[in-house]
Amino acid sequence: MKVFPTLLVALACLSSAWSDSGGIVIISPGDAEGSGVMNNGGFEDESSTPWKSVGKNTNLAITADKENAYQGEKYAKVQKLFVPPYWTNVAQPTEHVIQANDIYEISFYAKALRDNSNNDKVSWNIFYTEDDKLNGKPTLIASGDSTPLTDAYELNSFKMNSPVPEEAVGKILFISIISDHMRDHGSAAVDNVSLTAGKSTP
Ligand SMILES: [Ca+2]
Repeated sequence: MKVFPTLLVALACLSSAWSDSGGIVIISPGDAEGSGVMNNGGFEDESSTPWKSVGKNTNLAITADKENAYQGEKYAKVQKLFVPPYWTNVAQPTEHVIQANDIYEISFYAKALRDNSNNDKVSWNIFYTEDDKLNGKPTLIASGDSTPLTDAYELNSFKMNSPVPEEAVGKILFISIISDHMRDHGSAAVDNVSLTAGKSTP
């Protein structure tokens, strides 16, 4: 039955692609101008987007506004408001099943959308949940904040220092980009999200 582990790997990698560095591409904005980009990292393809709304507002935070998009016509508006539409965050259950020794790299572009949002930070989480559902009890694998926002888009990149914990293996990988560490009435634009999985070297 030597074929069995190979089959498992093949299933886990279904819908994924290999990055230039040999890792698995989980989310990519691609050219961000059209459909077919991996898990809609550029927020352009709303008809098949895997992005969900999390938090108080149930409206998806994807905004069509070419002037404020980093690339293409759309971006995620991540906000912390105490009046409707309240705070808006985005998250997605990815198509990646967590593998032993996975090390994740995340990057995205972010900027402030209002003058009073300068120096705010956008936060990101990489996690899994008890039942593999978005609203299930989460366990964090990695998290962080962007650099302080300015009026111009800046690239934020992070790479995990150590591989995923053993108890995470076999679970669905989730990502969220949220406004928890923004001040009241903060509003940010996030575009061109990228998430890849590499392997730790022993
Ligand atoms: Ca875009």
